[in-house]
Amino acid sequence: MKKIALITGATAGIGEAVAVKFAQTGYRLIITGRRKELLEQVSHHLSDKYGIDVLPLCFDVRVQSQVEKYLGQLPTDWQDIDVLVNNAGLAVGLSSLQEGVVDDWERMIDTNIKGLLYVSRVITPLMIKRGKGHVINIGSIAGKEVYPNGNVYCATKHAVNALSAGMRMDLLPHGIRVTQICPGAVETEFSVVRFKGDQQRADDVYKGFEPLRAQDIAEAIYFAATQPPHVNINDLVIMPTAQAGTMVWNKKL
Ligand code: NDP
Ligand code: 8X3
Repeated sequence: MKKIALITGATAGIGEAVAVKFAQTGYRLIITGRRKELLEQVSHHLSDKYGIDVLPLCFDVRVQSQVEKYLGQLPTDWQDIDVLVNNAGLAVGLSSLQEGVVDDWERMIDTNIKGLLYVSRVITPLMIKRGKGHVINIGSIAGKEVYPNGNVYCATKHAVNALSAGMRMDLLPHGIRVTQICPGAVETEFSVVRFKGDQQRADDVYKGFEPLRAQDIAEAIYFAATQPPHVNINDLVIMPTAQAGTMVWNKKL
């Protein structure tokens, strides 16, 4: 029986790389995202290239009714989810709290915290029914530290840090593993989204050092997912060699 992985936010960046890694190793995949065309493209690519079954589900993790509509009524042969990767997330803006944009705050809180909760609330009961499963939450170094102007994004990732520890305790009696993966700077669409399409500003983030690639994080996620059943990787912090903290860099500009 082939294993099933559900990856939220698989239209780009880390989520897409995780989907490729799991596809290469024969998993059946449920992939999600809001951009329908991109989602279909990724889906076709994975099924054509790796010959696996893919179920693409286009919805917004911020909308509980959509999460329930798409994930709460999965076809029977897609319900035995072995691995849930709670990856969909974003930063929007980089400004002091006193000048913060309330809509940006809400987008981050609704996606990074509430979206992760809505998805987990629907999927973990399916895992409990089977007495097995693995939830992998994508946190961040921003969930371990804070940095100037990172206020609300850092708070959402601190929430993921707390929720990962809490979920691990709550799911413990059911034999379900919970892992948190906390990357430093990974070059994806992350900064373009944070700076609302300003490609120049986004490119500047990665100047003067070698950032992580989405594939680096996918490898770590796959490593965590493929440990023997008695092993749980609780927490992995993965940084570029040139970054020792959110504010500590070895940049050659
Ligand atoms: P990308 O912007 O490249 O990808 C983000 C993915 O999340 C996209 O597939 C996007 O899909 C999806 N997404 C965003 N909002 C929603 C939503 N409301 N509903 C459904 N899907 C959504 O960024 P990354 O790959 O870098 O980010 C992935 C995760 O990694 C995030 O949680 C981020 O916070 C975290 N992270 C990133 C780091 C980095 O430096 N890049 C470092 C540490 C953590 P779509 O737009 O189609 O909905
Ligand atoms: C993304 C890493 O340092 O830009 O989570 O917040 S950082």
